[in-house]
Amino acid sequence: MDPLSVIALAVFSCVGARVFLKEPTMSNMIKGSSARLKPAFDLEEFLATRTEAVNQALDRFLPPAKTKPATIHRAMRYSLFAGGKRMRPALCLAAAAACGGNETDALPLACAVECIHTYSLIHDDLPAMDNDDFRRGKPTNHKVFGEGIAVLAGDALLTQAFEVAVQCQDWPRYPRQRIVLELAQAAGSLQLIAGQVADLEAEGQKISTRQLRYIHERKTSALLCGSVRLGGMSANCTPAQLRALTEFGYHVGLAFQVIDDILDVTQTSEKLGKTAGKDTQAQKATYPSLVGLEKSRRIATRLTDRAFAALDAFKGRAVALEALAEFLLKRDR
Ligand code: GRG
Repeated sequence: MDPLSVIALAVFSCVGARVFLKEPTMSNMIKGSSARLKPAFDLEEFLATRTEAVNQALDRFLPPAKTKPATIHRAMRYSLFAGGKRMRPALCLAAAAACGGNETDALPLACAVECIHTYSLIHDDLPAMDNDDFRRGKPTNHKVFGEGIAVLAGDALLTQAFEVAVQCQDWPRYPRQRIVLELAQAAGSLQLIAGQVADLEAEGQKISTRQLRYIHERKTSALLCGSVRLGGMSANCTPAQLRALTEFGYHVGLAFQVIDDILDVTQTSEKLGKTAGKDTQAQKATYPSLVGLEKSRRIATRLTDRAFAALDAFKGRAVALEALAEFLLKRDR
């Protein structure tokens, strides 16, 4: 399928998801974690079509693998197309839809956040950081290309993110420079990098749940929340919608990391596509290590409920965001 058809299909299926949403009868309602009754939404189809649209757009945005110097372009593409779940792009596109926007306008931003996320994983896996051999079910970037190229592939993806993001739609309420600032702040030394610094410095230390939340807010929630906010901005959302998206993204982002910590101790490496049990091995403070598994699960559910509550502002139009939050809470990889 050509790229335009993929986007058209993605846009259609989002509109279609709303158009064909069945009347909320007891038979088509599912019970969510928050005990709210929700109308059925085909999340599997949403994720499949959006992942395809994002992959095709990323392929267009990035220099071809053979472009000189080919090593760096192969290394960037190796990690980018290694099979990530594409949760940040999905959240970005779903937020745009919730605000009545056109998903095609959100696509450069969905791709930009995935480039930043992939860069952070490549660098996180380096021997100087978490020192991991597997990611997304494959050997890590530095295992294949060597440390020098892996550092550069991360740098190049970070830079590429901004080149892609500036191709977004410019709105009176959200000029392009405002949108790019949002991306820079989420990835910068007060957010994503701050979280990673605090995470490194906390290794082997006894830290409080308050300090752990500081790390999670920055290392994980900032980019997830930024993805949701950027989707809203691409749809020229109202200030009230942006506040609701921020509340949603913040809580989903925190729940995401609590679940990640739980999966690290409950799942196998094969299932996760990365080395399981790394947190315990590196003596990292996590929710399970601080409060136990059961309480961690309750915390993740409570955070997701807070995220659901923020969606009330969209009066039933945020079906994809709601389904994603539930999926992230119940995920097993
Ligand atoms: C600047 C040298 C240098 C390093 C920066 C910022 C940074 C390194 C690392 C970010 C920290 C990090 C990896 C946070 C974890 C967030 C997280 C839970 C990632 C896993 O996300 P998934 O499950 O992964 O969405 P996939 O592979 O599915 O995309």
